Amino acid sequence: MTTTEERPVQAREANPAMTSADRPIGFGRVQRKEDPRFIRGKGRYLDDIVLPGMLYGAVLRSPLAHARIVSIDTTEALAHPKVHAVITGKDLEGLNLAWAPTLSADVMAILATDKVRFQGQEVAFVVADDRYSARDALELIDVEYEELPPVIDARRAMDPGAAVIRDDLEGRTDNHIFDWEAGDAAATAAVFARADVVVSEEVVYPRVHPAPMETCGAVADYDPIDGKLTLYETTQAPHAHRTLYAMVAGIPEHKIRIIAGDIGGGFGNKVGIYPGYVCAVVGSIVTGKPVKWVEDRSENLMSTSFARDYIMQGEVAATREGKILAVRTKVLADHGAFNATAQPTKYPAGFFSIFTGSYDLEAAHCSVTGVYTNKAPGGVAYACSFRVTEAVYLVERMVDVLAAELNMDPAELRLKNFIRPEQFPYPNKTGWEYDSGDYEPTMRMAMDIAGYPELRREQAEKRARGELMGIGVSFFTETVGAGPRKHMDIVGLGMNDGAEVRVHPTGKAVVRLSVQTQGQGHETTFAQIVAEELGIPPEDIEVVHGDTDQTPFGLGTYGSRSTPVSGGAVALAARKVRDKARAVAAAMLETRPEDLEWEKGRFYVKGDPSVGKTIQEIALGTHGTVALPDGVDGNLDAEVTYDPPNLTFPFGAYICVVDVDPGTGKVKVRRFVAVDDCGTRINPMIVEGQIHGGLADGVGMALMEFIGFDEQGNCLGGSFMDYLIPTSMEVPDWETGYTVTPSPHHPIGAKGIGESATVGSPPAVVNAVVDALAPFGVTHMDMPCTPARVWEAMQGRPTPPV
Ligand code: MCN
Ligand code: CUM
Repeated sequence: MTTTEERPVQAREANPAMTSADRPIGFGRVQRKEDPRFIRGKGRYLDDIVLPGMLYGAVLRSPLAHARIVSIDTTEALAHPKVHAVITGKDLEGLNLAWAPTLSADVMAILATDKVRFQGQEVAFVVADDRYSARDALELIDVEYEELPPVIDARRAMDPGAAVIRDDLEGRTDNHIFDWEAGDAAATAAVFARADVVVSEEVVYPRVHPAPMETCGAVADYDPIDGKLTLYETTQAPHAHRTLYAMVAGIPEHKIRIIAGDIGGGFGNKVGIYPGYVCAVVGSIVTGKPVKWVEDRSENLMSTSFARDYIMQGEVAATREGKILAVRTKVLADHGAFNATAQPTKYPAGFFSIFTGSYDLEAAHCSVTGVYTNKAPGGVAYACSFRVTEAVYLVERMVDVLAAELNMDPAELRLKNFIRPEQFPYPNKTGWEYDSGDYEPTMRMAMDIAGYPELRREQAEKRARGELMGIGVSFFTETVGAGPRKHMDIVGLGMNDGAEVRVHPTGKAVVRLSVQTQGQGHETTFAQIVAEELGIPPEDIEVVHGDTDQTPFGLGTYGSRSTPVSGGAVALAARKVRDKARAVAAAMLETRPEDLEWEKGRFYVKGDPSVGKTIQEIALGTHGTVALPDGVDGNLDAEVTYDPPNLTFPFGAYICVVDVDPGTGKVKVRRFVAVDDCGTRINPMIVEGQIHGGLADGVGMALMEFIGFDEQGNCLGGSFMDYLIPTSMEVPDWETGYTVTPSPHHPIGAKGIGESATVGSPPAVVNAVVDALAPFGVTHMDMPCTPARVWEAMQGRPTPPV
């Protein structure tokens, strides 16, 4: 394995001082603060929480994809000796909770009253003494359904005569959700009309699932005496949840405390509010006891937020010489039964319009149509950067289709079309402003590590012998860090993040975050940011997060926004503390603040470095008896709510080498090279871990993972026997490198990294598979590239829809 340490930093650092090895960020491998508890089995996951007198809930789910509910009889279940309550949609109607707003301003059923709209939909909730009795009692509930024709294929959803799924919505006569477009259709058409070459392809990104290690769950503890609800939840966004509960349930915000402890992975699965959470709350209110609900693996796979399900008609216009002029696409987006995607309000297709990729284009246009189907709702989740996954997959697949048409090397074609460094900040043709980038060195580094020309020679030799070797290239630009309040909100909540830094009298510090880690290592990296800014060692800094009673408001962790938004907030809060420390140090040293010089952890008098005060001495002085200057109060604390001026645009170059077994169609990923640029890297080890995880995700989606349905709408991916996730056997040793192009607007120059590899790797793998199959005349195949589907492609047959 190539580690980053062995590779030279190619590039420009924001601040020359950052190259000094004593800096707490960017260098060395600061160990993760959270690992001692995890590796000793002392993590505190949701299911570890046990409260006195706690009861257990279980959800009855629909076996059918589309059916009218004729009746629900709970008599027998209620008679079960261990059952305390059975809740149905009718009961929730009385509380005005049968339906709840989604994060995309639709409504979804908490418990179905009129119809069930997907297999696995929540129909009733049983509260019992223990988990097993609750599950047993589910079998005693008698639901009479009247089956309706299901709408499963998104392509058929708008057919005249298709069953109307959302007849709950006033005046609804079809399954249309939205039309959305970006770019200039007329300008793009004009460029297409005069282009030498136009290629087109239908590119499908199938439905996949985040499948976090820990499934979703909640423990609700309502105290009827003081009216306070304490809700332990597997959530990536505790503050947003609290506000939404307050708005929907009518419990005032200050009477709701959301605690998100250790979370066994989120990957986007834990952004939204699930009916189980609400049912646990109602269960606690009606029984007067704490209620735990934890879903099982099948419930997680079948009913919680899926990802993708985009059918994309891609087109690229270019010159004969390989200059890409314009891109265009029409997308059909399958949102399932409720539009519950978590994304900024103005962007129903997320940030898909970054499908212009890393290329300098004359024009671009995309239009996206969202439709309802009888499938589980969701749509964005799974390390997606708000649909950037689909966008990058489309453009990177299409560039390879163009390369095949022009008979050009796909790496050379990309190099020829990159946005040049002097063009940044780069306004793309669909309204984004890429903050910074220098793509060619990143691409060249990937090609160097891979030994690209050598690989191509090896491939030519193998082809001559009938062996199937493929080399796939992808280059991605992401848009992460939602976001600037002038552009984005989620259901009306602005996407800024708060941070508070407190330095105690002894110089130890605490930093309180509005974001919530699910494994990304925030307890380590946010301490490193404060350490960098204040010169306090990272081990002396405690990171508090995941408890709405203890942390400032903010929208949570998704879209790789923690570093771009909260990271900025923390750095600025620490700088506020430093400014205050300067004033106090000046008082202590009987000089003027402007006569002081800062070095890591210490102010000293200009011209006389021996006279100074450390941050620890200043902390004690501030809290002590130093005569404080006017306007300075006796603490070393600061808080900031950060409104980022722009998103950040990390990028990377990936090269994948596969061997395909000509006898079985089985794909083996032999090598995978990833060179990422996320600007200033706070913790290189954590960054690399994020990349390794994302690459495994990407290989999984490209080769194995998908959620399919039969014609009745039965989910075919409801267990890990059917929904295959990669193990160590399916992934190679990753070969990574990096470049550093800081974000010019971020306080420490950092861009997000948490989703880059998941976004960038699927096209590299699929491009490699298609490249391997070139001798069969294959120029495209859809994911997942399972042996059966690869075999079909080798026979010249189109790959069947998943
Ligand atoms: N980091 C860094 N230097 C940078 C950028 C990031 O050291 N220039 C560090 C950060 O400080 C943080 C980690 O890398 O510790 C990821 O940071 P960031 O890119 O800001 O992403 P978030 O923290 O917002 O995490 C969200 C992102 C998303 S959206 C998904 S989905 C995903 C991902 O993180 N889910 C994950 N990675 C995951 N990793 C784990 N273990 N579990 C998940 O559920
Ligand atoms: Cu879209 S998966 Mo992450 O943003 O939580």
